[in-house]
Amino acid sequence: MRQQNQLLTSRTQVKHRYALIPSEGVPYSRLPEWPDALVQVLAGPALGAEFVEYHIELEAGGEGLHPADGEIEHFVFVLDGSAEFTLLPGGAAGSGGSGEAATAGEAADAATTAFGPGSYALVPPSVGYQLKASTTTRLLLLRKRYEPAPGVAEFAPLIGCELDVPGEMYMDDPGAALQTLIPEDFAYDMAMNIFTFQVGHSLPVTETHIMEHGLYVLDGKGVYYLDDSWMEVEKTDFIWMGPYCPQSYYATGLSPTRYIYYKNLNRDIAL
Ligand code: UGY
Ligand code: MN
Repeated sequence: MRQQNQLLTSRTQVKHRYALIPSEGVPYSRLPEWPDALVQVLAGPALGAEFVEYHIELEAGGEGLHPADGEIEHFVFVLDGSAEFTLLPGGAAGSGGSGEAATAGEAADAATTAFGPGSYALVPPSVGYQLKASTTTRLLLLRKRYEPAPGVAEFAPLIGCELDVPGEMYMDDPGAALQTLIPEDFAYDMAMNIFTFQVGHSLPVTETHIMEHGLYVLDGKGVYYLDDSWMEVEKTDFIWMGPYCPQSYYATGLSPTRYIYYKNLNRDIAL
């Protein structure tokens, strides 16, 4: 927050194909599902996104509960703090999990799991969940309408920790590593990845693709190319990239950049 004697400049950009949203400018909201939490809505349909992403702050004892609704899948990622995470199977509609696709994380059952920094869960529409903070905790929560595909069973709940997911060298650059938190499997209609760029390293191409991104900068700083402009970004910034937004990244500063991003994939394109 700026002092009264400082200028009110901002890096915020909200355009047709993208948005850069520094967290300082996003007011808090409350949600019935997270009654004790301070919630920042980072992305939603009003922005142009086909998903919802929240930044959620909980004090110790604060909790959230999402019963299964048969339509929406949820991805929860712990930024910092600690929490107890419990699956609530057998909610509303849905086929239930196949149990076969959960290989990178752990195929989860109804037990409570202790979550710490980097813990994550992908919960299918047919399963509910509850999260209770043990200490002050910050989370990202992404909600997306699950897209069933013919002959593909709904996935089983997936629980893991990014600390257990090795980074793979990205496109022959030893200074760029990609952690794939959700297995590459047709059961899943989304990816959630963490990119680490050493200072001076970049995405090797300017990408242009139909998939959307919801991106949260975990560490470091750099310059992001969005549509037709380079702009500075840093830790705690959120970026929405809509379909066909030209995009690239160059890490600057004194320490590596890490960012976590969502991507929709693995499904035919509706006509
Ligand atoms: O997977 C991706 O599309 C990723 N390389 N994009 C990005 O980091 N902006
Ligand atoms: Mn991309």
